[in-house]
Amino acid sequence: SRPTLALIGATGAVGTVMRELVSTREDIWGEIRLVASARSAGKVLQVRGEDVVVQALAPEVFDGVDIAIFDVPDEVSAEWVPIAAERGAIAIDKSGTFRMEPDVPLVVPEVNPLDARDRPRNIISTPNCTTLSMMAAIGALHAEYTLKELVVASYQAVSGAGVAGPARLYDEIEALAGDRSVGQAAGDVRKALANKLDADSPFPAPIAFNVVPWAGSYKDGGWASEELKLRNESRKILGIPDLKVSATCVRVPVITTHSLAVHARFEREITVADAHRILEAAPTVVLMDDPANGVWPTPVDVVGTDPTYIGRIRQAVDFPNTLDMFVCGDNLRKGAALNAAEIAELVATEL
Ligand code: 11C
Repeated sequence: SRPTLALIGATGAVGTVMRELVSTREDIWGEIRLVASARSAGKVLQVRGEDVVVQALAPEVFDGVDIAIFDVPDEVSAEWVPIAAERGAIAIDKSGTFRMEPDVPLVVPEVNPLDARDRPRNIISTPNCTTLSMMAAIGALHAEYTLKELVVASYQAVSGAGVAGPARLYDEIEALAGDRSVGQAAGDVRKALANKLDADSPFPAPIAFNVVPWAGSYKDGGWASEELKLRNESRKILGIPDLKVSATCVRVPVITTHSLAVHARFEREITVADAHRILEAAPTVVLMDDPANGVWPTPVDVVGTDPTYIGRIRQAVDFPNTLDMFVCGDNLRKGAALNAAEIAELVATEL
């Protein structure tokens, strides 16, 4: 019989994309259960064109479930993922809680699909959206040229912060719209916003007319958690424990689709033509690299689609064996829901 799927966090930003994906991808599922916090229980949502009543998170919702995909805050995953796994479900978890645990695989199906088979705790983690937004492309290059170092700057969309992110950006843009005097004196954007909006924002500075060099929580040494996740998760997914990685994560006024400027050093010489050949052959990567004709990826052309887009590939002039490039990926699709759906489909073939 067809496997039963449960989506935990069905009403969030990623959960909404998740429902769309399972409704439009090849349908391999039997029952699909929608689960959310008690606050959302009883809501009726559409999946595969049918109404489904959202159930409140409780141990019994996992009974008979083959695969449970979690997209909930870290602390909710910490409590509930083990309960789902104990009740016999394979838990695919989008939170940061289990990603770096040695007995939990961290899987990107294009890069390390076999890791999904070794899951002693019945838990598989799916990476942070920033890491994921470049991984299909970087993984393809690594497979042939062996990656040694990554220096990354991210340009992260507001939906990475959940539904409150786009809400805040739209509110700020609306509050500032039409006033052509703002953005010209220090503090004037903050002042204009303070007059019109409450101070409660998911971002630590105005996000309209701005870029904010901070994503995630504060970590030792002045690092933001996103920057350390990008380092640690890249090492684990690629299977390179000593990969050198340094990242600066920046939030930009984009609704959805993370971009990354990537400086990647390989073990041996790699030309732009080599990279083009590899990336053209990678099934989930779209090469958009014709700068003489203004062809490169941007978030507004990528949002809502599945692939990882890459362009601006250049041989670094002063760094041997090194390419510079620009990567875009929809942070809610490949960056979150799509990768989880792909892992679920991969695992479902074993059931
Ligand atoms: C962001 N990447 O754009 C984050 C959100 O570890 O899954 C996801 C955090 C995570 O804010």
